[in-house]
Amino acid sequence: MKVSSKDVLIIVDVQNDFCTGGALAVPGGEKVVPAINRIGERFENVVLTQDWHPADHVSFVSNHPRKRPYDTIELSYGSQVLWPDHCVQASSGADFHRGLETVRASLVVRKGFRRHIDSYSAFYENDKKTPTGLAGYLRERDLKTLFFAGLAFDFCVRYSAEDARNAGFDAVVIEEACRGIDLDGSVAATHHSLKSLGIPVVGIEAFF
Ligand code: VGL
Ligand code: ZN
Repeated sequence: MKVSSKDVLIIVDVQNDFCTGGALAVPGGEKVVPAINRIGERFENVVLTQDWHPADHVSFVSNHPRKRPYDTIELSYGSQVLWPDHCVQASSGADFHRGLETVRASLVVRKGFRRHIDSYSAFYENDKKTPTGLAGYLRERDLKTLFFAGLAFDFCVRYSAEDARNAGFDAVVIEEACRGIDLDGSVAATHHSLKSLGIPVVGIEAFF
């Protein structure tokens, strides 16, 4: 596959808290780093997303005294998983993994910074209404095909790819450059959903 100047690599949430030893560690999360760095060299356009929560964020289990991690609650926009507190603004857990090549990225999209609403997707927060501004950025730069890599496959990567498609972009997920949390079958559900939407899931060999 030849990467074109209309393609963009969107690197989702490769942050310390999603890697081994982090507050919401995704199994093998840091293993995406070498793969993403290799693929990233092929792209002219690279965007990073960064989960960026205030300490009193509604998705944090510590803000719901009688709840346990991974319980779900009902909020105005629907059901919300309560996560171990993670990616607190300006904490080292919110930093990008130190091995991640970030220099060539043209944009960092921060998400989840509103106290009362979580954001998995890089495009819309979980109310499916509040935009991050990413779609406008990509349209204005005339970027068409969005390749997704990073963490977690079954949450932020999934919803970002699905919203990309809904916003009229072509979306491709680079599976070997992702790792999943796998909560109640969420990895299998992600594969089903991507397949039914016709969003290709490819390996990294496609780029070399
Ligand atoms: C994520 C759960 C909570 C992710 C972020 O990056 O997939 N998952 N916040
Ligand atoms: Zn989060």
